[in-house]
Amino acid sequence: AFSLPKLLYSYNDLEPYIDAKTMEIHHSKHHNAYITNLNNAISGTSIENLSIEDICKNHSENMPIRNNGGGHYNHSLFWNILSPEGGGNPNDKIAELINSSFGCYDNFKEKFTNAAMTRFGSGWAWLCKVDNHVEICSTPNQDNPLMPGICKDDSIPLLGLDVWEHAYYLNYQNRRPDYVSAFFNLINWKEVNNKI
Ligand code: MN3
Repeated sequence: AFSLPKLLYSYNDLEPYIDAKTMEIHHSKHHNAYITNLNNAISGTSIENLSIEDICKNHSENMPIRNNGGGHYNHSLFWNILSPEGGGNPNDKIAELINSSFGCYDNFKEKFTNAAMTRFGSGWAWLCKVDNHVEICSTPNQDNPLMPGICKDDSIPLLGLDVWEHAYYLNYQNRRPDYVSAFFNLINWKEVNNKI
């Protein structure tokens, strides 16, 4: 059965960009609920021992498994690409990919922000590696680029930004642009490079 992953930092470490109360509720309540519901949905079935990546890639036609499996995968990735020491310019492999795919980091930021802002309602903005370049997309609900038909086949999610209101409402209320802008101060580029 899946269990709630421990964060590599404390709930208050991402302040002022993401407040401690939001982090606590988001991790211990929202993420935990996806895991509980996912475990309930797969318990005793033929897929109960599969990896979360395999479940998202190959078993997302079942809606409870899609929503809660996506919820578990997406939040696990999200926590790991945030860091109190994050932000600044990308380096190493991800810098080369961003520059070759978007021209420069500022163009990437503009396009990623646009994907996060134009996702209507709840969902996620993503940066994925596809073949030898990177692409931006967004998904509704807890869908993600591992699921068939979302992005290009064999996309590898490198960055994901949760734009559900539960991710920012306590601190930012309706100001999604301010939350998206703050996110760039937290990106753990080292962890992103580890995924390439
Ligand atoms: Mn969330």
